[in-house]
Amino acid sequence: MTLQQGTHAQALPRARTEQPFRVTSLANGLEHPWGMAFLPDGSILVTERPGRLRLVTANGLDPQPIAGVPEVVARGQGGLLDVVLHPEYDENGWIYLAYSAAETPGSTAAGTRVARARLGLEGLYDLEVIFDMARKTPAGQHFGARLAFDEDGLLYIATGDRGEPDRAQDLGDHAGKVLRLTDSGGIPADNPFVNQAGALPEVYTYGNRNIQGLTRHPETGAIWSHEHGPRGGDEINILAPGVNYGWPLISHGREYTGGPVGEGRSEAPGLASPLLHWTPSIAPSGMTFYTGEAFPEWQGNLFVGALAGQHLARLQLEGDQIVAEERLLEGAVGRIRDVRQGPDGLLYLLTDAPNGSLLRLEPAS
Ligand SMILES: [Ca+2]
Repeated sequence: MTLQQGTHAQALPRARTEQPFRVTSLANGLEHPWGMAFLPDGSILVTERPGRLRLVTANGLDPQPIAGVPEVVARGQGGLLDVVLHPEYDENGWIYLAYSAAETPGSTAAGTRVARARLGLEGLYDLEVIFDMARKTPAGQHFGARLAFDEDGLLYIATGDRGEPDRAQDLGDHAGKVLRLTDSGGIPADNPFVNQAGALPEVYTYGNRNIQGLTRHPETGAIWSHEHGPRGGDEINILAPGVNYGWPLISHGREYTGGPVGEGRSEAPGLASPLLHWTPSIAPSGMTFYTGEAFPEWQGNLFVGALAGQHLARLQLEGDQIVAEERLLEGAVGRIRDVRQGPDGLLYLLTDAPNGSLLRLEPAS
């Protein structure tokens, strides 16, 4: 069965996992954890939104936060957000952090910023800012801030619309976009708008509302994203250069007031329809393809955490089409902020709460 673009999640056939699994808690007491990255020594870096970077080792959560984290604006949805390792971390040691930063120290105006640093025994060092969003504002919502590297080592940075939808359609504005940079913050020569007057050369895609999931397909190499709709209309998209994903011109959702988005259309010529939409919203966060050996029946599946939905969505694919969905852990662990596959082939989750947890899904047998 092949489903066309714009598939409604509720129209998907239900899938069911046969293999029993259990959920193990590796760390508790994390304050609104947001992103995680696996270090080669088996330990795990976890961001906490108020501005701390934590280390979870085989002995549990290191009580001392890692020193040297840049100052963040921890307000609303902002703070210390994503963390990823350079694809050649073993050689260069670069760790990338996305966060909301003040225009100037003490300023209430904030925007998404990305820095990289190395980790030593004393904490982070060699910190350098490689991206700083222009037009900072006091709004507390929609910083985006997921990060992903592609097969060529280019860095994708998702930004949100900062609560001002029209910014997503303005190619001269960083907000509401996916940006593509080199690992040191330079502009790739083949970015889609490098030669377009009035467009920022970092822009890779536009018309994105608030992306909270970004990951590379293990076989095609394409970068997949998901974003929050307003009321309904959460989306999964496969990113392609220069594409307009439609916000706020089209949406499967409605405004919080109940009124239509834009002219009330969900499709329009020249605007990409989502691969899948969730209406009503699940508030997706975190996303990974599963390629591990521990759960053979999950190989090739796409996993998406849900905040408001409080579950882990398992999506079965045929090629680039989503053909079935299962909702795992419904109501069992709370709001899921991130999901990643560890180097051990197990799935790791972060739950978003004042006392959040790092969890691991393991075969029960
Ligand atoms: Ca869209």
